[in-house]
Amino acid sequence: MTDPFAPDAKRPPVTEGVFSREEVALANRNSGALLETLGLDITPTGTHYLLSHFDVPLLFESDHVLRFEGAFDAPFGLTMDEIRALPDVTRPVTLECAGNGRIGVSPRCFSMPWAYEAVGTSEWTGTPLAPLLERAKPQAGVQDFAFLGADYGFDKGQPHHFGRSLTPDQIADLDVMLVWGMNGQPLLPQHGAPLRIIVPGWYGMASVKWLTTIEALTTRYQGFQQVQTYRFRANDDDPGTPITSIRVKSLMKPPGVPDWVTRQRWMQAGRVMVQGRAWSGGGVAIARVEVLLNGDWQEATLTERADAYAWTGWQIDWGAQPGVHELACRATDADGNTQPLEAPFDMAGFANNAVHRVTVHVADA
Ligand SMILES: Nc1nc2c(c(=O)[nH]1)N[C@H]1C(S)=C(S)[C@@H](COP(=O)(O)O)O[C@H]1N2
Ligand SMILES: [Mo]
Repeated sequence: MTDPFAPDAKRPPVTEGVFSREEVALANRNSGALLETLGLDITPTGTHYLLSHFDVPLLFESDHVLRFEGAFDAPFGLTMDEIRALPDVTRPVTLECAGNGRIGVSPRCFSMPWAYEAVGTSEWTGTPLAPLLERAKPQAGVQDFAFLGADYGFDKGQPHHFGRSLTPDQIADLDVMLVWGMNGQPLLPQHGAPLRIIVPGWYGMASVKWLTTIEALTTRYQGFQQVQTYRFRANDDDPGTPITSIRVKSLMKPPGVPDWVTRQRWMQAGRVMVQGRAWSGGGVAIARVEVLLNGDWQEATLTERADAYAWTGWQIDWGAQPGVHELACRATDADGNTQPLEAPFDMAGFANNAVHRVTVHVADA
């Protein structure tokens, strides 16, 4: 491997179909959801997926201060006690990593090798962000608000704090929350303790963890995680377009029981309730989920969604006959977007929302 800290460092090359030690080590750090929890509206704490680029900073809530800096007329800092005293709101929000599904995209790039599991729904507790930005009085020429995390490291030879930005228009459109709680408990260190933002309806990269600073800028923010990655790109020369809202997607709770290492499923013939979750970005509802059963796409029954930014449950009864079956699920949202059967190509394997396929071996009862 070449020097990863050289200013022009490239990601290591990949071998198609074979994962390196480094990729396996990345996967060990950034665990995914357990697909067997997909029958639940709320992902149990501790099984929510994780994506942390650098080391998890271990911050102390007692001395943590969130600073509003830069082009504000009334900049200020807030302690965690002051933040907790603000009007609070709790919302279930489905978060999905933009890299979810990357291993299904070919040729692939060297990054976190997610299959299906980088998604989950938690009840996030915090306070709406927009009133705090107002209180700090952004100056007339403000173009961007940068959200900076305490974590620091290198990617492609470039040292930086993890940081992302949102424009004033995006702040007005999105229900961004400043969050300190997850499922009724304080945030865990790996989920951004003591403070993060949640940008509902967008892929997870926007939801900055370990938030220390919000900086108002009179230019566009140029941080690595904003301009050098999280863009849809067709090739190296393509400047690309920023990744924002989550694409329509669904997953099923795999029926039956698994083989330990292949995760293929086994069950006895008979009736079984196949269930799962479906979601889309930007607060758009799910209109339909179809499930491929016995070679036909059949419409599943949808359950209520708990919140505009939370996923929708679905279920369908299956009369399973002996044999090997390939099941799949496919969601359509209220804007008419349907999941593709094949992975859409992106250079970095972003936002693969192709249908979820599960192989089930059905034995004679
Ligand atoms: N400071 C910081 N915030 C971050 C990240 C990070 O590495 N550092 N990862 C982002 C990405 S890519 C995702 S998908 C979500 C994951 O949040 P979770 O680990 O709580 O599930 O956090 C986002 N916020
Ligand atoms: Mo992510």
